[in-house]
Amino acid sequence: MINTKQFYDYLISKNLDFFAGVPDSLLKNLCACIKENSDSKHNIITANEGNAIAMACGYHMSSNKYGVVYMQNSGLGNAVNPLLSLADEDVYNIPMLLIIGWRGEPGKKDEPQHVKQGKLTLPLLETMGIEYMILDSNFQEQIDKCCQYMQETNKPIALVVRKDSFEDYNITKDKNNYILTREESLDTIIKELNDDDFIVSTTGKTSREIFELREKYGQEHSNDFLTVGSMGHTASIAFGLCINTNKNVYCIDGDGSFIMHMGGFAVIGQNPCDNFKYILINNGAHESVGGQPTVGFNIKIDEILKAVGFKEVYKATTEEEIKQAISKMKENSMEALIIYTKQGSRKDLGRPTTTPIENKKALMKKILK
Ligand SMILES: Cc1ncc(C[n+]2csc(CCOP(=O)(O)OP(=O)(O)O)c2C)c(N)n1
Repeated sequence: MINTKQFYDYLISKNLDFFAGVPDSLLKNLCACIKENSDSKHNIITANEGNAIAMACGYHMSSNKYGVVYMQNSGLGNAVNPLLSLADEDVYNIPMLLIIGWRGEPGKKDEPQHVKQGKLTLPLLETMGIEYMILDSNFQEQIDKCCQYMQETNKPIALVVRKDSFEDYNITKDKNNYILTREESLDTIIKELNDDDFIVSTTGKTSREIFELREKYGQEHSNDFLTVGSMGHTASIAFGLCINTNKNVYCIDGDGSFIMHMGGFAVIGQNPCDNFKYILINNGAHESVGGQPTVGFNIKIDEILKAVGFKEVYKATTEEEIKQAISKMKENSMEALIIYTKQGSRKDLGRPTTTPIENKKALMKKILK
């Protein structure tokens, strides 16, 4: 295993001191170390991975230095466009160091949404013409080679990071004073919904907790679309579902997910749909992948939602406030609820025991009945 701080210090010694990216569970320790040791001007946790590539391009042009972009391989999709149409040698030819967490590495067990992405990570980089190395304990030599390559070619280069590559580096989580956890909020929401209401929930621990709560109460899973992957698209999935059903669809989102593709809300807000109900669980963090902060507590999400067309946005910090808000949302159209929660989840939190395809089939059977 690589000593995380030594890796960070080596990057800094090579003048690689500007970081941008979206946190990843596999890069949890590195992200924690960067957060702890870089100031807020030198570590930007971006809305999505494409933004990080673009920032690294801007940074390079004003410094002649190389930005470092970190991401999970699932973020490669968001990064492809600016990598190919901005940084690419045939366009502006801008160098940067990509650090990519390799979920779903072939031969290693991982969740369904990571398997295909894991298999295609290296071929995708090859197709894009991006040189890469798989990070190993010889990291100093590898970083030296990356720097030399960037200097000679002005092209991006990637370090692909296997699971358990970095030693533990504990993050000091930003504490807040909210009362409920995400799971307690979900527990309250589930109890308030009707038997024929549908849920579309965001990727990460939200969907895992909903699955376990249904098990706990002996309920079926067929009302729930437990999104795995596709971070930031939960609201659009839910909105699409609403179009052809008159059942209520509750989208349960996270702040990281909301921010990742916030643009989608402008269009959803301008296409009012009576049965679309939006609930955002805001813990101000990417809690599912290590608790790195989002800007969720700093921006006025209620005002953003109202500005794009939501008629009312309730805020809740207690079970009682959640209950009151949901009872109003049941009656009215284009209303949203933001629940402010603390961070944290159960150590023994499991994962859905049904496959995504089983989940989809059960939901379709129910909704098309
Ligand atoms: C495109 C993409 N980038 C990064 C990830 C890794 N990832 C999974 S869950 C998550 C955090 C989600 O944060 P939020 O929506 O605030 O929910 P929370 O975990 O805090 O409940 C991240 C970054 C991903 N799945 N997909």
